[in-house]
Amino acid sequence: MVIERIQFLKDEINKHNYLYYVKDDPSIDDYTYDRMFAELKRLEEENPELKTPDSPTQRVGSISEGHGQYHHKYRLYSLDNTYDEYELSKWYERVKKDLPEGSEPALDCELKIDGLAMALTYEHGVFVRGVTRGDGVVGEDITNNLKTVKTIPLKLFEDVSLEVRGEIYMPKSSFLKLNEEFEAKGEKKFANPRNAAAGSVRQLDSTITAKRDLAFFAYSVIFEDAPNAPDNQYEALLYLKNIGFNVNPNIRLCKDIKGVIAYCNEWENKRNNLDYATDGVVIKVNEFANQTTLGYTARAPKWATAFKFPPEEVQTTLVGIEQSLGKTGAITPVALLEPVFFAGSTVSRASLYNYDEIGRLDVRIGDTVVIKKAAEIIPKVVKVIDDGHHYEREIVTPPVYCPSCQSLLTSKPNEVGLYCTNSECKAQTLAKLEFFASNNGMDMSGIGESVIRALYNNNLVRTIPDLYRLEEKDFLQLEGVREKSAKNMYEAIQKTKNNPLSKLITALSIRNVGKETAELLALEYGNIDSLMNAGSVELAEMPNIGRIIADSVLDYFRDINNRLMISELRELGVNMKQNTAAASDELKGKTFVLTGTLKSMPREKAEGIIKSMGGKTTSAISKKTSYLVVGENPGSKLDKAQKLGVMILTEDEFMSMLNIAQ
Ligand code: 0OX
Repeated sequence: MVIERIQFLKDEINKHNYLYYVKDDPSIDDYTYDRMFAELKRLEEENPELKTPDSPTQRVGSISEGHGQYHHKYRLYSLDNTYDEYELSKWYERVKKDLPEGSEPALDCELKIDGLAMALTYEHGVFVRGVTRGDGVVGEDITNNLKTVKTIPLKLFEDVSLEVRGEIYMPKSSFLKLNEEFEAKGEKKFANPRNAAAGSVRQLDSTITAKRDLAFFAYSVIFEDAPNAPDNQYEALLYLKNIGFNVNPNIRLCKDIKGVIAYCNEWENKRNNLDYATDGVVIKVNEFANQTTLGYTARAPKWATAFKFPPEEVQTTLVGIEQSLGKTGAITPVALLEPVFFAGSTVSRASLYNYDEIGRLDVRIGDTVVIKKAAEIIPKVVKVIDDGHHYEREIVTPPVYCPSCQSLLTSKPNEVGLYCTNSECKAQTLAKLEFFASNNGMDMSGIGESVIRALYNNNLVRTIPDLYRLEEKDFLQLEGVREKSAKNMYEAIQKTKNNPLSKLITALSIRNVGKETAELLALEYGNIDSLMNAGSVELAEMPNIGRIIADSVLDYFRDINNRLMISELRELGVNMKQNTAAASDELKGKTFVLTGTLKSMPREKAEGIIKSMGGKTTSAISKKTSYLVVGENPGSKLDKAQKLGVMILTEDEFMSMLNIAQ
């Protein structure tokens, strides 16, 4: 019977995938495997009704329109972290204090994989959904892409229902190979394996994901229907391995914190020999019963912590200093380095911040310097190594003229930075326009650095309002642009006219005003006119604003050119209000309870925003509550919400939810 043969082939191929990818112990040769795979593919093509989502043939991928958002059934918490042994011991003391007297709970140690967290749902042993972590509450449904990852089982060896969390990563060797291929093709390279994994797993075309070498380590599980579920983390990991998951082989159960510290020290060096990036050790109280007793803070479990490996340092030569001109006219010195490979990527530039820093370090061109990088952070120069010739080299002095327009640079009272104040300076104008169009600014998709440069060089755009004056035909003047992309670019710009005020404020490049500050200002003032006319005292007294930001905002709107630009944007139809119509029912059907003190706004204001977006607020927690928003010093509502399984949001998560909805 065909149906039985198909089932046999599916089970065999799944088993051999597991032996090959997870156990690293293949039991058949490639030829036999390929033949079985080809037979299964043929039988499924001849009998399409027998093709199921858990078939190994479904790992090839397809094209999707976009990834849908998915509300996690169980929230994904963050992890608290420490950088030293003393902090680690203090964490263990706190754990012991919260458990019955005399407890010496065992601790499970796992390497902290530097990848992307995913939540995978299995129903009756079949992989049904894979979602990115997102903000822990809402993530992206990327099931089809994850199906192409060989170490994610499509069918488990047991008929169980559970949610598994773990990390998607790209092996270091595969990352290097991929970058070599990109370099050969003249494409932009990934900065590190983590970015390469992120760029690969979030592709709309999962046939591309299928071509990238991605892998998955499972590290935690929530059992829904699993009769033989273990009662502790270490055994849960062994269980996950037995039902088909790839589990990191370097886990260790320690009887106390001494063992944990030994594990951390051991892996601080050994990790460099692994073919995947790790940035620390995750330590978990082993018994699930103890985990339940310890519970969670609003952000992270109290039963787990991460020991972060110290940032790596490396020596190289400073070959030059470049003056980089930013969107606010600020000049930043950037160190140009002899390229070195460290902390997962090749580094040829590092931050020098400002000329005070250069003076403090006394760094000179030709010096041997130490650079340091913590995960994700741009490398910085931390010190100079005296090679015997340092004092023979010339002292670096701050520039006097703008490297782009040659106008005299100025400095501001009580500030170390140097500024170009020429409003027609090309480099500054380009930086402003680029930021305005970027996804952190107004988010004009397709209008990147090269398009902005081309528009400027063709005399099509000189100011921000000019972007909104562009017509479809203008884009056709740019080299290589055809009708279709001209239309897309035109529409991408027009669409941003409906952005909420907060995005516009961010996009303007007001000094000291980033995304979060812009949101606070937009929520407080509601429209641009009220903000432009805001008084100095009221601005400075806003929570999280203060004198420096208030002065930057006042300076910006005191400048008549900026006021004129705002009125031009208004005439061109750019929205100047915070609550756009689309925002109004985004929270429909959701009930919020707030507890503790919010740092960004008074509670009444938060309640007003929830209401304005169609949501409800109540004072008491019940099963019907959708979210508890937790500020500083929360009351007993937090415990109650945790008992009832109500989704808990930190203030940051709440703010980002408002953004999603706006
Ligand atoms: C990792 C990793 C991350 C479960 C509860 C808090 C953190 N990156 O390798 N997270 C966790 O555990 C979660 N374990 C890990 N091994």
